Amino acid sequence: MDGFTPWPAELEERYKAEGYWTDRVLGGVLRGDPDRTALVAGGDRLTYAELDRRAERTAAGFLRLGVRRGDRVVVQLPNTAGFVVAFLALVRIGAVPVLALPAHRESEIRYLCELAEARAYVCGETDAGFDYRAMARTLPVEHVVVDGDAQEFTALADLDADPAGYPRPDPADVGVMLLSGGTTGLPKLIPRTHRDYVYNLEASAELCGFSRDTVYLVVLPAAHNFALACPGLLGVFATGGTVVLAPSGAPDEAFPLIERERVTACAAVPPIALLWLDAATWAEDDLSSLELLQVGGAKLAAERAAEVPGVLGCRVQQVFGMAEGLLNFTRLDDPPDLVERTQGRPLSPADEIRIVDADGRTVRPGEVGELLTRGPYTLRGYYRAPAHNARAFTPDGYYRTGDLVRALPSGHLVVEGREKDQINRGGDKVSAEELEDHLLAHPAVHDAAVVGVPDPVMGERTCAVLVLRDAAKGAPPTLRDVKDFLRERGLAAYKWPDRLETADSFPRTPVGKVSKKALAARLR
Ligand code: J2J
Repeated sequence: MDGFTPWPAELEERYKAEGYWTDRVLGGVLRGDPDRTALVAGGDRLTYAELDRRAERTAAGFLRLGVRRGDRVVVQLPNTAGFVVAFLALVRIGAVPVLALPAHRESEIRYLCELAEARAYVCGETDAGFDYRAMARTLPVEHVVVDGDAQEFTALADLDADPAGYPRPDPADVGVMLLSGGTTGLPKLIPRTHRDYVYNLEASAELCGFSRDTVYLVVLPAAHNFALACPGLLGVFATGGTVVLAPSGAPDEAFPLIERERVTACAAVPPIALLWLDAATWAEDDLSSLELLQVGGAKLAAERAAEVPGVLGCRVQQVFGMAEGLLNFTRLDDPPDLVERTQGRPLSPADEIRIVDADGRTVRPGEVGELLTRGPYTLRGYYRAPAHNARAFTPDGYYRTGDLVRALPSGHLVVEGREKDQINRGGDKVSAEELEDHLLAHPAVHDAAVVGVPDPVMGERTCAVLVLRDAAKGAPPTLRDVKDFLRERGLAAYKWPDRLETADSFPRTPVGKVSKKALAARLR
């Protein structure tokens, strides 16, 4: 596929020889007993045999629509059976789902369709008053498929045809594209091959002790790497367990599902974990089936991690992962001190990490530096982004994570901060530059800088600092005005600022760049 950076041949040989890469493809992940429950979603309850049949018939439907191996298809669905069916159907025929989040809007979706030259767009009906079908009318795609009332488009349920033979994707093919958290003006796509993503999900499932007895609750968007494949719903399918989809992590939705389905495992971001710790003290639901709560996406405070076993009656596992690849997990048999105070250690013996200073030199053991990594499931380049790739990777193929970490003698990593220009809003990533570019388009704005400010629940919130044009100084825009403006521009709401400040000028670094550090300090 053009725009995809492969691994060098010698590493490919090594990853195959050492068993990290196999011939297994994403379409083959349904490995449970045919009569066991694979998926519970709203009113849907599907056995492995039923889910397999629906995926197979939908795959044939996509083929009949004209979607072919290698075609990109932007998928934007909430946590519904439709997401799982569409995903499995597409990967089976070798089409490449480009996984957008339900929160994305026209700014992101149009760009993704254009960048990926998507053949089709798959969406739901509405989300809190927003109509995906109205947006779909303006998108540059041949086909729109809607899970629900399709209006003039094709209903997902009507993509139903008798399975016929189709060409199997090659394990080395790009199987799925994930969205990067982003540090630049425009979102980046992460191509994941069948074999690297299959390794990712199978190795994660083994590390987490998943089995046919696992009942896994999805509370994060199913399209997010963590909930999809770390081990996520795909890791559960590969080990024969049951996936339960919740619309969100709100305790009043998630807790009754845990009780009813006897949920054993779940992946959450810190704000959800904090909500649960609080709600469990008064909620009457029976959470005793829970064995494992994975927490990642942003740093979980050691004190909160320590509360999980006592309050929720289950183990906690910290996960420091990234859609780009590298996953770090605390191990199920790690002593409490490591589980509470570290963000885990790399999943794979083949993960290579370096911790470097500003000059790219490896720091002394235990010192803080930027984490670089390469390995059998870490990308070698963003999709169709040569200029950005030249900066985001070292010449020898290490991905620059932008995360500041230190390593303990055990190999466990502690996340100490971040070098990248990004706000981590409780696990949701906001690229400062992307938001600044939108703000600069506002008629009252002369200059804009976006920084994170500390928040007890979210970890950080987003603060936009504006230098106003002289003409606007008499009637500066309010936070409400700015949000309305960003909604108009079709920017996802989680990227809108939480706080607005004005300034006469920005503090600068010696080379003249805005000093985000000094600006954040000024705000505190
Ligand atoms: C501090 N920062 C963390 C943690 C991620 C599992 C878990 C998370 C993600 C994810 C994921 C962190 N403590 N425990 O894909 O499979 C920050 C880092 C990292 C960035 C990646 C998974 N866990 N982070 O969060 O692609 O800054 O993936 O580089 O959304 O989140 O973001 P994302």
